[in-house]
Amino acid sequence: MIIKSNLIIWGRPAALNVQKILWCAQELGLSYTNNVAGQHYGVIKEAHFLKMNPNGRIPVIDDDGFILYESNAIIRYLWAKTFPSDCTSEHLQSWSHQDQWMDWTSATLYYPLFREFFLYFARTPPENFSEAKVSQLFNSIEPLMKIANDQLGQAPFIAGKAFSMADIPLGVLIDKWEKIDQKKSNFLNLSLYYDRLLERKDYFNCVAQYALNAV
Ligand SMILES: N[C@@H](CCC(=O)N[C@@H](CS)C(=O)NCC(=O)O)C(=O)O
Repeated sequence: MIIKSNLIIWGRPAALNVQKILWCAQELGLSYTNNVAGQHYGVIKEAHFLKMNPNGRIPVIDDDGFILYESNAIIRYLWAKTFPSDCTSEHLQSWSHQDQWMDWTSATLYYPLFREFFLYFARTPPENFSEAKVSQLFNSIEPLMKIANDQLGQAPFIAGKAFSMADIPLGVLIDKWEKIDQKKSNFLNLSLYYDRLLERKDYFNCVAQYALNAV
């Protein structure tokens, strides 16, 4: 079912943090307009955009005049708006557990996995590509990938039995991880998790359909 809303999502659909919001909105069944912005699409340095987000970064949402930036804050907002009881005191521990995985993904995993490891694969010209550098970067993320892999050995989704908002920040990173040509035999639970996410059409549409170097 599609829930009619006046939600506007600003950002180019291939940007990792924007993918989170487009995917979240689709999972929640919210209708939205996507105003493409960022990189060669421009817009983010324009005064009207900087008024919404002085950082000049995407995503930003405009929900009937309510402006919000920071992708995880947007996910929590859309989730709580759609399922208000999820963040009441009755469900506080489950909500906080999801929150924990969202923050772990963004504060601990994102930088070494995406900014360093992934961008090295995606943006290093072949003549500069070094296997030694790959090993060094891989060694720094291996213990973190093991934490996620172990957790997914206990439950099908990162915060438990059911798909939740916690799967959104992790899911977009796991897509990059699975697409990188690197030996990952020690991370079977992550691969099975990726297969599980691929069964969700919104994940394919908003995340997995994009090539590794799409902008
Ligand atoms: N912490 C912010 C990071 C936002 C961010 O860095 N967004 C990137 C895209 S993933 C951006 O705006 N890049 C500039 C551009 O695409 O032009 C969030 O989670 O929303």
